[in-house]
Amino acid sequence: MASLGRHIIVEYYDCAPEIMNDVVLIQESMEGAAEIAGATIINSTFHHFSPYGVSGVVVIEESHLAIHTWPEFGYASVDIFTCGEAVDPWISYQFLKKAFKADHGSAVELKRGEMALLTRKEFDVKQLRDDKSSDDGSPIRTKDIWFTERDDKIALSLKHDGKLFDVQSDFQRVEVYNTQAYGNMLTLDGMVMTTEKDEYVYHEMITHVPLLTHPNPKRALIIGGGDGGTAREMLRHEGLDEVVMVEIDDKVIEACREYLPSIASALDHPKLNLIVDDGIKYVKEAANGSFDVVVVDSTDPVGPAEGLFSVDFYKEVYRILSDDGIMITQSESPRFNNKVFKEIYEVYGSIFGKDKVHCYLAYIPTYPTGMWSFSYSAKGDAHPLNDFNKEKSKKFSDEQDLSYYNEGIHESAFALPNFVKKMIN
Ligand code: SPD
Repeated sequence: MASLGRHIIVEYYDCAPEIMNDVVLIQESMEGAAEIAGATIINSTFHHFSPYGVSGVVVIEESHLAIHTWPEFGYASVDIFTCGEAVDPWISYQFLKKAFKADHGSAVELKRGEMALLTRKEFDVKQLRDDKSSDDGSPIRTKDIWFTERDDKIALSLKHDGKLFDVQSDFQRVEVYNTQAYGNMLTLDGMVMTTEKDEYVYHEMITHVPLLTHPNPKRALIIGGGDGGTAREMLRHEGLDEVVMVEIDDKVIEACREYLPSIASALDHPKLNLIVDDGIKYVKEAANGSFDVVVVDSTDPVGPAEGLFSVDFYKEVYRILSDDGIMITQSESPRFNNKVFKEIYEVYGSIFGKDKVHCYLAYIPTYPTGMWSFSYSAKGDAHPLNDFNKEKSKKFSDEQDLSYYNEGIHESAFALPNFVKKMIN
């Protein structure tokens, strides 16, 4: 290539006017156009003007795609600029023409950064970094970008210095970001799973609540939990003989071993039987009454975890629990995922019996809305408050020097705000 980049300046004529005024559709189309051409999206922002018209830009690792629309003329002007050779802007051109239902389009391509006119300068970024530092003495940052998890109404953003791991596995996109506020962070299909700095909330609460309630837990099963945090916390309980963990995606394990080693620290523990396989299949094949505690440490109910939110799966979990057995699941956010949240409790109630199912809450800053829930379902009579031994719980929390769980938190976590109670009842 005789230039640094390719810039195509595009006109789309006689597009569907309603599409030209639909900011959501335009944003999805522009992002789709970037992805289909092989670009990596960093961020995007779109705006709807009153009374009509849309502007927006998708920032990609290879530069950007930008748009402005005039619905009243069924017209859109679009810029697609890609550097390097990996991304073909003409693929984006065709994709958008179809998405906007344009009758016809035209485009001119400019070569940007003509090689014949460029001369390489002395520029050693490493030297620059060593020479300069920011006000607080830390090295200057080479990237300053935002990761955003969003639904169509709410978003949570974390600033990061770059990606450490990015692999499309057979099941999902596995990424690790180096965030500025929460350390290294694992995301799956764009959803935050865990971060180095607040992981303890989730992992301590999903494990110590059942293990300090069950009268004598010996065998525990973790479905999912590939980052290793749930296993690490479980293995603090010396009375357990075995912890089986079934994670479907070895890429999650690989990413966490390398970039979240404090969370993955117990993955080689002698009492841990780590199996890379489908958790649904494992549970289906497990013997009746073979586990005292089953923890479903799943992702959100999209992608590979969808089956983990089904009635059939929970019936099987019930079957493999011992008579005193307890099932714990992460049950999403009552604020962010309220539909799924309600459904989850209906399903558990229908299998375990309504009075055997309890919801408890914890506050996790890097999950959408910060309010996160866990479900506690007992096959026998083990009640999370009546059968929990406060002294034992305090001793455990003190000895283990836990960061979130203690005897007070155990009790208070089950005190639910009225709006959550109503959703469950
Ligand atoms: N939206 C966040 C849901 C997180 C569920 N699992 C997290 C895995 C941590 N071990």
